[in-house]
Amino acid sequence: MARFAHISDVHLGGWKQQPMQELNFQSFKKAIDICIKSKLDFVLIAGDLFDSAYPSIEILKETFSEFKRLKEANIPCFIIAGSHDYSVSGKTFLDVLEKAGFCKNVEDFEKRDDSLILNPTVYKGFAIYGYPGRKSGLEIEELRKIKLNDSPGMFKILMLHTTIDKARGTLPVDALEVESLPSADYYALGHLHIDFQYQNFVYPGPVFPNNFQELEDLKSGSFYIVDTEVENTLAKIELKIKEVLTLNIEIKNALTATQKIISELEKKELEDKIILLRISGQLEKGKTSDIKFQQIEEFAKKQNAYFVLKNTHDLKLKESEMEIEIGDSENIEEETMKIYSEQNPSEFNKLIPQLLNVLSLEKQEDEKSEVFINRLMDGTKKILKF
Ligand SMILES: [Mn+2]
Repeated sequence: MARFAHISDVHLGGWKQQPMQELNFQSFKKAIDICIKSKLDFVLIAGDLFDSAYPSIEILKETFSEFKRLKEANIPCFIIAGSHDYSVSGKTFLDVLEKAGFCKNVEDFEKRDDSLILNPTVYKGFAIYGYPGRKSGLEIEELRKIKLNDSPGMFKILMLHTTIDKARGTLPVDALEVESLPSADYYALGHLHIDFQYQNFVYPGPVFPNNFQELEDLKSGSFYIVDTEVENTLAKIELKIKEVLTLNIEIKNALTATQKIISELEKKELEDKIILLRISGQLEKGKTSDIKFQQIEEFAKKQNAYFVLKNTHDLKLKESEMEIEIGDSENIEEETMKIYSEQNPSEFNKLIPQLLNVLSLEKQEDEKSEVFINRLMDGTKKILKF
C-alpha cells in the first residue's frame, strides 16, 4: 500500500522566547526533510499546526515555504484543526494554506438525526476522515456521535484532535471512550503531547516540546512513519535538535542561591545545550527575587549554553513571608473561574472559558477597526448563540 507520516501538535509560533521558537521551527523543518527524503506517499497533521488561529506574518512566511517543499516533492498533506488553531468564527489560516493548494483539510461531516456522519477524503487506496479539536475539550460530546460514511475496501484513517480515555492517565478531564468510536484501520490522534500507542490509536508527540515540563519529559519532538505494506509497522522518528540538560537544585537560602546554582553549572558541560533549572526547596532565608537569574543566565551564556529556562514552582516560601507567587497564568485563570463558578453556580459559567478565549483576540496590524470588531462580534455571537 503506502507509507505515510503522522505528525501532530507542531505549535508553530508557540514559544514566546525567540531562540526556543526558532528550535520549534527547526524541528518542523527536520520533520519535513525526513518526509521528503523517505519519499513518503502522504503526510497527516492531526491538529495544532499553528499555536494560534492568527499566527504572525513571520511564522506564516516560514510555514508556507515548508509546505511548498512538500508540494514540490509531490507529497500531499492532510490536516485537521486542533484546539489551538481552531477559531470560533470558523476561519483560520489553515484555510489559506488549503486555498493555496498546500494541504487538504479533511474535516467533512453532516448532521443526520442524532449522528455526525463523516465523509472521507479519498487518496489512492486510503479513506481519510477527520474531525477538528475544539477549545476545552468541547469536541468530545460531538465525537461520541460520529459515524463513518463507508468506503469499502479502503484503508480507513480517522484523524482526531482530542483526549481518549486510554491515554488520559490521571488527568482530570473528560475523555472519549475508544469503544464508542467507529472502526478504522488507523487512528491518527493529536492534542495530548505524549508519545503513546494503544492498539492502532497513536499520539505521535509534539514536533517540539512546548514548555519546561515537556522539555524535561520528552527531551525532543517526534512523529511517526506508518508503513501499511508491512502489517502496519510503526516507526517513531525522534527529532533531536538540541541536547537538554536538567539540573534539580534544592535551595534553603535565597541569599546564597545564585552562587550555589552557578557552582552547580560550573560542573557541567553546557555548550549548545538547553539548560533546565528546576529550583525547589523550603526557603529559610530570603525570597525568590533574591535569586539573581540574570546573573545565572549570563554565566551560562558565557559557557555557550543555547538557552536557560527556570522553574521555581516547587520553591516554597517561609509562611511568614507568604506572598502571591504568580506561576502559570493559565492556571490562575482556571483556578479563578473554578472558585467563581462554585460560588455562583450558573449554566452561563460554562461559556466563560470560550468567551475569554474569543475576547482575547488581538487586532492585527493594519486590520481596520470595523473588521476587527466584526471578527470579535462574530465569535462572541456564536458562543452566545445569538
Ligand atoms: Mn497541542
